[in-house]
Amino acid sequence: MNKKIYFAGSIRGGRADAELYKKLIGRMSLTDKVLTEHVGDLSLSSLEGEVKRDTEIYERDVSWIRECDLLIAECTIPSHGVGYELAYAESINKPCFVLWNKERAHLSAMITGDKYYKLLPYSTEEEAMRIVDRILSE
Ligand code: 6IA
Repeated sequence: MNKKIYFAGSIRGGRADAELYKKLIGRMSLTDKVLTEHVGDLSLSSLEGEVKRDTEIYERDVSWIRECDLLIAECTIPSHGVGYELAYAESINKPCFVLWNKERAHLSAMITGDKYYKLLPYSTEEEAMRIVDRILSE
C-alpha cells in the first residue's frame, strides 16, 4: 500500500502497447502511487520532443527512479529508455520487476541474463494484471 512505483514502458521505442500501459497503471494506482503516469497517456506521441526538453525529461525521470520504492518495466516493445532505466535502477539497488508478453517478444540477454531482475513473463493481459497485484501485495 502506498508504495512509489516507477513504471517504465516504451515511448520512442513505439506506442503500440500504450493501452496496456494505461491499464497496468490504472491497476497499480488503485493501491499505490505511480510516479510515471504519462507512460500510459494515449495522446503521448513517440515523435515530438526537442533536445532541450529531453534533458529535462532525463533529469526528472532519473530523480523519480531515485525516489521510487520499486520499478516495474513492461518490456514487450524494445525501448532504449526502458533498458537504461532498468540498468540505472539496478545500480542504486531498487527492486526491479520485468514483465513481458512471452508470445510476442524475446527479451535481450542483457535483461534475461541478469539475475538481479525479477523476470515475470506472461501470456495474457489478465495474467499481467495478476502479476502486478502479486508484486504490490508483497
Ligand atoms: O526510449 P523510449 O522513449 O522508448 O524510453 C521510454 C522510457 O523512458 C519510459 O519508461 C519513460 O520513463 C522514459 N521517457 C522517455 N521519453 C519520455 C518522455 N517524453 N516523458 C517522460 N518519460 C520519458 C518523451 C518526449 C515525447 C514527447 C516523445
